[in-house]
Amino acid sequence: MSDSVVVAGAVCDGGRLLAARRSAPPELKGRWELPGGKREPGESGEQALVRELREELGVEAEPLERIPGEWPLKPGLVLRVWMVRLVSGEPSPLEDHDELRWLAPEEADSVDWLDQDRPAVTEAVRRLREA
Ligand code: 523
Repeated sequence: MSDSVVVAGAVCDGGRLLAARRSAPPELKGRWELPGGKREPGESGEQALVRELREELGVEAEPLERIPGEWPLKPGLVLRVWMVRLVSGEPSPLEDHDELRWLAPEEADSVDWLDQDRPAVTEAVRRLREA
């Protein structure tokens, strides 16, 4: 059976990257992530990401290119990440998060990212610096 997929977005706007602080579960609360969630049956990764960012942040967003690679979360579950352009709306922590922060590239290490998100964050910041 193929792995289930958690999709996440490196949401960028104005040269900064959006970081979201998880409010649950207890073992992840307080850690920062690229926002996203589990892909549902019948969805593409991009469709799942658009839905998750709408539900969690109240924004319309456009997935751009996928960051190459995938990162294991637990057996049978992997993380995939896309660069994302904000199309409309101002992100608010509607679901799953209790704080959001826009980070300039030099601030990217100022939050305690989930371990599995770090490689994609590094790559997203590299791309932001180049843009
Ligand atoms: N991660 C993770 N990084 C990351 C996300 C969005 C999620 O490591 N950027 C992990 C955290 C959880 C698992 O992936 O262990 C599922 O993420 P979650 O809880 O945000 O996905 P949901 O909300 O779709 O999951 P359910 O509430 O279980 O439906």
